[in-house]
Amino acid sequence: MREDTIAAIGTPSGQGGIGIVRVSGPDAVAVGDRLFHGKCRLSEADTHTIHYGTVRWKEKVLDEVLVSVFLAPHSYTGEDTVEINCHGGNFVLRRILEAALEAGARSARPGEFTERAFLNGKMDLARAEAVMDVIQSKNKYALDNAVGQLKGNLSGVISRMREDILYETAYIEAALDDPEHMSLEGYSERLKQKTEELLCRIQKLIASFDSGRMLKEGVRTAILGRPNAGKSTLLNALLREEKAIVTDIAGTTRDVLEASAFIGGTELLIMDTAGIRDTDDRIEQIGVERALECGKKADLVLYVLDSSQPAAEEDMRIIRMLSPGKVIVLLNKTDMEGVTDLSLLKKMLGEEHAAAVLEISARERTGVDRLEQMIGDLFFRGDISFNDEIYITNIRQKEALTEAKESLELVLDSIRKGMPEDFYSIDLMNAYEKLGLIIGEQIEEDLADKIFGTFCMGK
Ligand SMILES: Nc1nc2c(ncn2[C@@H]2O[C@H](COP(=O)(O)OP(=O)(O)OP(=O)(O)O)[C@@H](O)[C@H]2O)c(=O)[nH]1
Ligand SMILES: [Mg+2]
Repeated sequence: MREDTIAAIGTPSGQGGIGIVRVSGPDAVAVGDRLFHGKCRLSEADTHTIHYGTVRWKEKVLDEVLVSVFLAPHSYTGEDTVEINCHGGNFVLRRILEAALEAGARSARPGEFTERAFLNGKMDLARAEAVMDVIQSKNKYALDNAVGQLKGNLSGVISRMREDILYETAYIEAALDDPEHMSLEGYSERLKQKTEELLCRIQKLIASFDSGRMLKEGVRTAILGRPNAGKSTLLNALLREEKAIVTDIAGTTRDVLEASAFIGGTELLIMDTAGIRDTDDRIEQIGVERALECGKKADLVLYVLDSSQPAAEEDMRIIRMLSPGKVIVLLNKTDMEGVTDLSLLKKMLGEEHAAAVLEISARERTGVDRLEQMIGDLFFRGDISFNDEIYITNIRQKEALTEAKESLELVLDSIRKGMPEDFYSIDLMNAYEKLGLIIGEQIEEDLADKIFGTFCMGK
């Protein structure tokens, strides 16, 4: 149990009906009693009760409040906790917090409440990190995934893998100790199978990181194409707002313009880029380089072609460089008489890239609904299914999984080389420890500080 008592404002800054100052630690109730004046003393209150009264400090009434009392260990942090529900204005909240600090609490660091919950064994690390993901969720898939992790989905998968590994090491140790009763005959074949199975599960979790990131941060979407193809017009059509400058002058967009939109149930971070062409203009050149860079980093590329112009081999070359799963080719300006038609374009693109081609008129907004549907299909019904799988969203988790994977690969290597069995257990135990990092087993306290430091204030 921590020795000091911490306090912070738990609600976002700004004005609202209610704001909460949280106090947690061994002196939480005493600090509360120094501020609170109501029918009963908080030190006499039962756990999980709420009390009406006022907060007074230095003879002054600061606000009319409701105070909740949660006694250890049945609170979020596992410590005595007092939550002062006051009116939700920045100034009144700040004054009540200051009073709590003067009354004996110290200011909490960001994430410190959840850190205490973790250190007091109220939740494992993967769940504690999920708290932040819940707070930051920007769409229903991200929220479902974060709530799943909060409920312990990821922790469950990791714990089961660790149990499997522990079973194998224990078996090896036992057999080496007692060769008369336990035989390691044919064991390496069984361990090989088991290890391959574990590697497969770990690999899948590692691969889920990109989808997890998209869930959490939005799908990075780049609009690419030649100058004047209608990229900025498309951005405006998707945003339903005249955000980007549109003119009939080729080379209007110079730098990357970013905006976000909700499409097909998720957030798209859309980047409108400078038209791609060979140019002597230094500023435009930089814009073109940035555009290509955006295309490389994007999760999704919307490649815009002007149907009133002949399709250029240069365009085809760029499209083919992008993997087919992440590009949608848009034949724009189909409200006009065109020179490039759909079937010709599909032929030029080749089979792989021809599947995701759509005729649109960005200016008239025709075909834009179908585009939105296609994006939804691509991300939510196709290769990437966000529905029931577990996604890791956190680079720390990915690193731990990668290290566990490397250790298990060493086990396979030892098996292949016919090394003695005690070699296996060293690497198995390494994998066990690395997986433990995800749920916070054997985690050093300073690492915990670092992790929880990324949390927001008051959580
Ligand atoms: N007829 C027709 N014109 C369009 C359509 N989309 C865009 N335009 C016109 O094409 C011209 C160029 O549009 P922009 O959206 O600025 O093109 P861009 O690809 O962003 O061009 P740069 O920023 O120069 O790379 C403008 O005059 C638009 O009005 C369309 O669907 N139909
Ligand atoms: Mg533009």
